[in-house]
Parts: sequence; structure tokens; C-alpha cells
Amino acid sequence: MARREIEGAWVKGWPDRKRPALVEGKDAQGRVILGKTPVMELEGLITPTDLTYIVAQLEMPDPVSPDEWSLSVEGQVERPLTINLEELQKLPGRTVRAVTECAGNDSEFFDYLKSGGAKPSRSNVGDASFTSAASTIGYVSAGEFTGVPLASVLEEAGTTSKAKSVRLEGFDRGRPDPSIQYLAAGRSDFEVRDPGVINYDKGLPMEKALHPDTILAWAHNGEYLQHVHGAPVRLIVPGWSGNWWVKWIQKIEVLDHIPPCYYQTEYFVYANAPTDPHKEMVTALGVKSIVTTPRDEDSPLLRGSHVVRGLAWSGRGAITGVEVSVDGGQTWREAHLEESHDKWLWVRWSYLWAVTAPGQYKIMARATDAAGRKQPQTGWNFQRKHFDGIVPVEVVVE
Ligand SMILES: Nc1nc2c(c(=O)[nH]1)N[C@H]1C(S)=C(S)[C@@H](COP(=O)(O)O)O[C@H]1N2
Ligand SMILES: [Mo]
Repeated sequence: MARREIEGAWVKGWPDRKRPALVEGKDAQGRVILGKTPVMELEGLITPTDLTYIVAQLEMPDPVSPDEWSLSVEGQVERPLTINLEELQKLPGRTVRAVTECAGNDSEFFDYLKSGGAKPSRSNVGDASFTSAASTIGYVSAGEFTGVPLASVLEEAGTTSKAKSVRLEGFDRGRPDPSIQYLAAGRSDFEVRDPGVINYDKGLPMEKALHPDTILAWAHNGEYLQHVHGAPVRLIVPGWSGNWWVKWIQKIEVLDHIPPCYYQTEYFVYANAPTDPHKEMVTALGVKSIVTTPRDEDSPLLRGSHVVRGLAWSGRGAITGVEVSVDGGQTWREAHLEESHDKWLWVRWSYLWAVTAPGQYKIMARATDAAGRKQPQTGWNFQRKHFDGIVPVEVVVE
């Protein structure tokens, strides 16, 4: 199998394995604005920083030096304030390990499960569908983030009793491109509201804003944040989809209402159709598992013992169980879960499969979380957000 190849010379005591790479998309200036994580190629729980997925909705801003950066806190507060990085770092810190998943990750599987056709591949081993710009597979990673709770900064400013949401604004500016929504919806026969040139912003409901694991982070995987990931400071909202994790933060505004931000009321909403008057903002991720071994591409397998392995995560905390089926969902067995110390992180699971009869097999996995939710949670919606369906792996055993 290609992924077992060893190439090159000896590096620091070990032969240098073929290294997985981020699949990058660039803007006209050559700046990386999209990056897809080769999840199937990775081991362990933490996605290396250089392999962490990237999404910039507007234009990639110019970097701001940490020495020149400051954050203003205003609105429904007793003491409006401006805080710089050094001051932020004097507050009691917090480190959180969490999965971050773009709301649009895996969206093409909605269509695959609904209407069949060629199965999108999660694998980037020479697979054109993974590397194509239209494909949304690979917009998920997990990392360790270090910063301070947003609640601590809000406490410094003292929120008033009217506070309903915290609007976080990035310093990236641009005019939302309607073609991104048309691509997400797979149709372009509707009107997308043009908000003009805006800063990326989100209005986080107070309860999630005050959660101690919702942090303003300056570090990622043990190093200062990279520019593409929102340096000097970004928001981490464990459990909620990537679009809440506001990057390049410059301003915090406490509001007495939930603001109609473009990326909150127009895009990143659940609805049956663009004309649906009931649009619900996307918040917590569903409950989800993916099979990383074997892959369709590994077929045919020989009779004998094979490990079925994968990852599972939830937007509402810990994964409590993963079940595996090798007969297309007729019977299910409990998989082994690795003990986890981080409820917001994904867990690795495995199931040892002894197969004695040749034939065609459909391998499936489904996860359950601490909130009692079983996969899948999210139904088809026109922007195809938060896919958490069960995608079978199909192999032939000889
Ligand atoms: N300021 C700002 N924050 C942002 C975005 C953006 O375009 N601008 N994109 C959001 C989306 S849609 C996602 S999925 C995540 C991606 O974070 P990452 O690029 O660090 O993986 O950032 C979110 N935060
Ligand atoms: Mo996203």
C-alpha cells in the first residue's frame, strides 16, 4: 500500500516515511486560503499544525505583529477596555484539546447517501476527488489550544444584565462571494444577500461565551498561532463548528441581542430551501465516526484477521461508545475505545474482525455520545452542513 512506503535517507534515527501533506488552495496573490487535512494518513489524536485544515471565507488579511495587536471590549459592559497580548497573558490560562470541524466538512456524503453514485473518497493517495477544489472532505482536525477563558476577559470588563451575546470581530475584510454558498447548496437559482464589504464576525450566545473551555487562544500545539490560523489571537469554541472559531480577533462587543451576522443568519444555517423562512443557526456538531482502516481502496482483503479502526467525536462532549457492523448494518458489535482524558477531542476506536468467508462486505461504524445521541443527528439541509451520517466502507474478501 502506498501509505506504507518509506522514502529518502535516514532522518534522526528513523527512515523518513512518506510524509502526508496539506492539500492547499491559494488565492490570486498566491496566499493559502484553503487547506485540507489528510486525516486518513495520520496517527494519534493531535493533527500536526502544518497539516491542520485552513478556511478563510473573506480575504486573507495581512499579518498583524503581536506587539502592535490589541483587543477592545465594549458594548454591554461596565468598564470598556483595551487589552494587549502581554496583558491577556497575565490572566489565568487554560489549555483545551479539541476537534475543529468546518460545518461543510464531508458535505458530498449527504448526496451520496441520498442518491448514490460514485462514492467520494476520503483518501488523498492519488485520489482526484479528494484533491479537487469542489470537494469538502478533509476540513477537520484536532489540536491543543492555549489561551485564557473568554469569560475571564468579560469579567474584567463586567458584563451588564442585558448581555445576550458576544460579537467577535476579525480584522479580515472582504465581500462574501455568493458562489461559495452556491457551491455548498449545489444550486445557484436563489438570491444571496450581499452585505457589501464586511469584517468576519459572529455573535456567540452568552451561555457558550461563558463556558470555561471557550478560550481566546494565542498558541496551537505548543507554539504561537500561525497567521493562517488566526494569529495573534483567535477564539476556540469546543464542540461548535469551525465557523464559530473566529480568527484574527480585534474587537469584542457585548450585545443585548443575537446579531444578524452574515455568517450566522445567511450562511451556516439549517433550512430545507433558500426560501425557507425558518433558518436555524448551526451550533454544536452532531455525533460522528469515520472508518480510517480499511478503505475501499484496500480491497481485496485476504481472509483472516483485520483491524477495523477509526475516529469518533461529538459536539456535545465525550464519545461513550462506537459500534461496528461488517454486514451493512444488520448486526452491530461494540468497538474498543481508547481511554480519553479530553471530552472535546476525538477518540480512536478499533474492532478486530476475523473474516473466514470470501465475499463482499459493508463495514460501518456508529458513535454514541455522553448526551445519549446516536449517529446520525443531522438530516439533509440545503447548504449540506454538519454531515454526520454513516458511510459504509465496501471491501471484497478473497
Ligand atoms: N476571522 C475569521 N475567522 C474565521 C474564518 C474566517 O474566514 N475569518 N473562517 C471560519 C471557518 S468557516 C472555519 S471552518 C474556521 C477554520 O479555522 P482554521 O483555518 O484555523 O482551520 O475558522 C473560522 N474563523
Ligand atoms: Mo468552515
